[in-house]
Amino acid sequence: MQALIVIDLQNDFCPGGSLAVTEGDEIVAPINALMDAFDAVILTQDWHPVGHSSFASSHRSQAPFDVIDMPYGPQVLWPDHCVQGTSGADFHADLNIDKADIIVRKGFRPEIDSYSAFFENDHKTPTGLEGYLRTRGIVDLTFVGLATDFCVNFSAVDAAKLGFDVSVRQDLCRAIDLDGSLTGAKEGMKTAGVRLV
Ligand code: VGL
Ligand code: ZN
Repeated sequence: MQALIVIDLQNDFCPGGSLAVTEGDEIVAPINALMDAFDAVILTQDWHPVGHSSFASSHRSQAPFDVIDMPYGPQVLWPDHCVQGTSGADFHADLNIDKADIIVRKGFRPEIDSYSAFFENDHKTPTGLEGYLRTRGIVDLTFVGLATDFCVNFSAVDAAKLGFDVSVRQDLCRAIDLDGSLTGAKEGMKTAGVRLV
């Protein structure tokens, strides 16, 4: 059983959004075209409350893209993005969400960010996706979406560590690329046993 996992293909990560990823919208049509080839289609949705702790605006004297120490480790501070119920948090209008079997929301706890579709940034608190996949007998995962070096990277590495067979379609991902984060992400994924296609 093979699943396509589409990471955070939301307006705020697309051109015009508050944390826009260059060419983020270009991958929507080819991702739609891929959906029918899989036994399951899973979407993730970054879903932050107003004032989330990953927003630079929630911290005095911090600017977007600064890194601070949180109790669970270093955290990049972001522009406000994907706030629950806003149009920025909506999926890209052309994404075929009708094909989704399940939508996994993440980042909804005020005090902790969640890049990975499996665990929050403490690498411990589960989202429940692992149980969903295991109970459906899904062993083979293909990741696409945004952003290659953050949410796709963290999700793919966690999936590989959990023992899933993991591929990342690099042509169907786009990166934020902060200070070499894309290079680091590719190395980390390869080390974890992720197939970069
Ligand atoms: C993401 C930064 C903050 C992502 C989400 O989807 O890669 N990046 N929140
Ligand atoms: Zn976020």
